[in-house]
Amino acid sequence: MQLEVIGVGGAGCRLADAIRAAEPANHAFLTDVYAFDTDEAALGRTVIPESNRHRYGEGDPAQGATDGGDGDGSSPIERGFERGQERADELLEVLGRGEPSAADAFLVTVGLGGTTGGGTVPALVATLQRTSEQPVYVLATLPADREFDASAGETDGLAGHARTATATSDTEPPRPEAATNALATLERLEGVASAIVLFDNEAWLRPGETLSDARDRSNREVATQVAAVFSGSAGESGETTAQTVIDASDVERIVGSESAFVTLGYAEQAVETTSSRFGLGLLTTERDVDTAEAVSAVETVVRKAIRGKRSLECDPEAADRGLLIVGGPPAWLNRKAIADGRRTLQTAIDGSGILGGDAPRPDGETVFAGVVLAGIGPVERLEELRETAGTR
Ligand SMILES: Nc1nc2c(ncn2[C@@H]2O[C@H](COP(=O)(O)OP(=O)(O)OP(=O)(O)O)[C@@H](O)[C@H]2O)c(=O)[nH]1
Ligand SMILES: [Mg+2]
Repeated sequence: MQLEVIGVGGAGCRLADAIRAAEPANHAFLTDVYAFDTDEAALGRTVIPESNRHRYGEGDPAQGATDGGDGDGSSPIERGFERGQERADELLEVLGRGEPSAADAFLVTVGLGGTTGGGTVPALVATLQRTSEQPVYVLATLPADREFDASAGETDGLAGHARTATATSDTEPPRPEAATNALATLERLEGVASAIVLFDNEAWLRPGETLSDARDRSNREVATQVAAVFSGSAGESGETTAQTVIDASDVERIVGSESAFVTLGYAEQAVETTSSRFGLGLLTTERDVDTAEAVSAVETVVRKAIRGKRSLECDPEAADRGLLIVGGPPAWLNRKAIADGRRTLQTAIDGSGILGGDAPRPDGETVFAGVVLAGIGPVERLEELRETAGTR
C-alpha cells in the first residue's frame, strides 16, 4: 500500500525521517513525507527535502512554553491545542501542494509528552479526516519515566555533568508534564484518529541511557516495524507476486476506524542467498533451500514477532485482531510454515479476526515477520502514566 507520512514536532519529524530511511529500495511504499515543527533548528536537522518541511507558529505566544501556565491560567498543552486548531488549515494547504490523493492512508507521527507535536496533531488529524477519504493513522511514542524528573541530567554524576557541558539544543529537556501532556493528546485523538500505533519509549531504553542517547536506535526499530507492515507486497515485480497480497483495505480491516490502540512486532533472520547456477545467477531458487531450514526460519521469526518485544508491550491475548506478514527471498517463503504462522497468531490473540500475507523480496537477505496487534486494552503503560500524571 502507499502511505503519506507527516511528522509533527521534534520526535514526529525524526520518526518521519527514520521511516523514509527504512523504505526498501525496490519496494517503495511512501508517497510523500512531510516534516512540520515550530522549531526551525529542529526542522533543519531532518533529512526531509526542504520543499516538504514547514515551520509554523512563528512568534506564537504558545511556542516553547514548557514551564507551567501563563497569565490566563491555561496550561502549555492547552495552548498547544489552540495553536494546532489555528494552524491546521495552513498545514493542510502545505500537504495539498503534494499529491495526497496518491496515498491509501496517512500516517501522522508524533512524540507524546511535548506541547508542539502533541498540541498540533489532534487538530491536524481531525482536519485530514474531514477533507480526505483515506484513513488517518497516528504513530505516537509514549514518554519514558526518566523524562519526568526535572533534575535529571544535573544530578546523575559525571556522565550527567559531561552531558550538561556538551549540551546542545538537541539534548532532551526534562519534561515534568510529559505524562499529563501525553494523556491529554490521546484523549483528543479518541474518536478522531482511525487508529493509534503506540511505541513505548520506556520499554526501549536501556538502563542509564537518556532519551537522546536512545532515540536514533528507537526510531530505527519502529521504522523497521512500520516498513514491514506497510510495505507488505508493495512494488514487487510480476514474477514474484505474493501468494496472499496484503493491501490497504486489509490493513484497514485489522486496525479498524475507531481509534483502536495498535502495537507492532518485528523479527528477522539472516538467510543464505548464494547465487544459483539454475536461476538468473542472482536469485536463490527453491532447490537451493533446504525445506526444513526454510520452515525453521519462518517459524522462528513468526514466534519472535508475536511473542518478542513489540512497540508497546502487552499480552497478545489483549488484542482483538491481528495481521501477520512474512517476507523474504521467495525460495524461503515456505507456504505451509506461513499458514502455520497464521494459526499461531490466531491462537495467540484469541480474538475475532486475523489476516496474513507474504512479501516476496527477491533481493532480500533476511526472512522477516511483521505483526500488527490491534484493539488492545487495557493498556498497562497508560495506566502507569495516569498514575504519574495524578501525582503531579
Ligand atoms: N522515540 C522517540 N521519542 C522521542 C524522540 N524525541 C522525543 N521523543 C519523545 O517525544 C516527546 C516529545 O518530544 P518532542 O517531539 O521533542 O516535543 P515537541 O512536540 O517538539 O514539543 P516541544 O515541547 O514544544 O518541543 C518526548 O517527551 C519524548 O518522550 C525521538 O527522536 N524518538
Ligand atoms: Mg520541539
